Amino acid sequence: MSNSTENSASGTASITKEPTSSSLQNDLLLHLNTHNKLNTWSYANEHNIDHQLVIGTFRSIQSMGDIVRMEQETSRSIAPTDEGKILIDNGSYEYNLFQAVPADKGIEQPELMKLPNANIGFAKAMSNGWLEVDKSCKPAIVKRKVDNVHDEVKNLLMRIQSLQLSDPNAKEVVDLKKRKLVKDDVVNYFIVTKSAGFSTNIAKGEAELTADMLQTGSWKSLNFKQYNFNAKGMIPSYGCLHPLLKVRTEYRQIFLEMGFTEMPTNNYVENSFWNFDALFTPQKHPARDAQDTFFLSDPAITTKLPTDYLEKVKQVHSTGAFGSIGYQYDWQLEEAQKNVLRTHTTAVSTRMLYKLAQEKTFRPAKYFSIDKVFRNENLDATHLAEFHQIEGLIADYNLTLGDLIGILYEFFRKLGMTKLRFKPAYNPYTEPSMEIFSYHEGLKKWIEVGNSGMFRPEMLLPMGLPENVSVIAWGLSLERPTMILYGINNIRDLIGPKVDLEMCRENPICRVIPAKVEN
Ligand code: FB9
Repeated sequence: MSNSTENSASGTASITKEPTSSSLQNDLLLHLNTHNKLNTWSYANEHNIDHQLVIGTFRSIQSMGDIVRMEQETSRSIAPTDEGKILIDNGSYEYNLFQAVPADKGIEQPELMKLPNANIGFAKAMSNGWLEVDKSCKPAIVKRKVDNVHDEVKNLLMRIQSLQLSDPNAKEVVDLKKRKLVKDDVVNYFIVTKSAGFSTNIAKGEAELTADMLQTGSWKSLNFKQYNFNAKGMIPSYGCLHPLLKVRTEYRQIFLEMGFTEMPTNNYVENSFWNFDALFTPQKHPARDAQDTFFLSDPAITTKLPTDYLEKVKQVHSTGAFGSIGYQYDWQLEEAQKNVLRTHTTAVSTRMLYKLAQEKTFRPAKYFSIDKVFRNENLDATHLAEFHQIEGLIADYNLTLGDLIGILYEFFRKLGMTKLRFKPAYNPYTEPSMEIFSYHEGLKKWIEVGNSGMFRPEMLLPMGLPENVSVIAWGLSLERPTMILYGINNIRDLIGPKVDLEMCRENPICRVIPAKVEN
């Protein structure tokens, strides 16, 4: 056994160079040969070898045949706490404080107490009888009472760390425990005994059966490593779904179950006509200025707008139409032509409703969309300049606010949210409009879970939809539910460059309905 121990200043043995696996393998087998039994924990301590290395070496011996038997045991032990480990690196507070007191003239107490953890250090140094305080002068002077001291605390902690001191009830250990420098610890170790195939010189078993062995027949005399069926195979690198996509799938499933059809949302770039004007949002509406919306510089405008429909939209905005007085302002085509990054998927709903209105006979429709929208808003922990909007709409004859509330209860019930409240709200394109609140069992509070309303006739009639057709709609985000379901408080931990990919690999399956609520 060739490991050299150099005694550090405090005369305690420290962990030295680890023996090679083969030499350790031989040492262990020789020890077992003479002692018939080996405790991996005490062997590691006595030989200052990393305990895990001893266990690992026996594991590989086991994989070479029925050579040794390993019984797992557990025992209480002690180990330095994180603070204890700091003291091992930097020395104890009392020792460092003592060093800060000049041997000759002492030091003014206020000066000394500026040291880190001086309170503990001073108290301990005094109780150890290392220092004295001369109160006769103002400020008091702290002087050494002894020439030199040993950092017993650091030594003790090192001996505990190096497993040389492991009795949890030793007096000095109890004191260190009180100082939260040492904590109880549990050690899993093994009692190793010889097994049927025990021998002190075991050739490394063959791991491969090669063609050459087969041709030469040498395999008959070779000793092959046993298959280690407990070996943990290599975790194959696998694709993983980002939580947002898991929640999107759950929401998509709910809409499809409710008979909704997904709208095509593959166009982040939209023009102001479909994003705003067709939704009866006046051209001076604050949502339409650069503070809220990303305008494109190239291509800055579109010319492909449905002319006759556009005329109707212009009319209902400027002079009013279809029984509405409109907004009484001078509607500008140029404004409607401006290209933007869509601020809501409601722009897609508008296109779909217009297309529906072009059909000869009106047929009721249920549409949904889940896709990205962009808002030039001030960023905070729950808002980025883009998020995924979830939207549902139903177009049918004589739908009422009651139908909207009914479908909202059905939709949110499928999300485990049964207690809803509705607060009147305002959107340029819906009247009446309601913010939706739900009592969240987990968060034990009411949270805003979306917005909704009945699309205005000023939006629907210019499209050509029949008078008695109304459209109810609602919207929410994908990010908010995902953050709540996955317990993420800062949206930057969910999306963006700071996301830890481990979260993507390890995040649990998405259960939109908390376990206890049956649907
Ligand atoms: O998602 C939102 N909240 C929410 C939703 C679900 C949820 O589930 C938890 C697991 C239990 C938790 C929270 N909100 C909408 C409410 C708020 O977060 C709000 O502060 C932020 N809103 C976004 C817009 O922010 C500027 C969420 C986003 C939103 C708001 C309105 C619509 C869509 C998304 C809409 C609409 C609409 C209205 C009428 C007709 C058609 C569409």
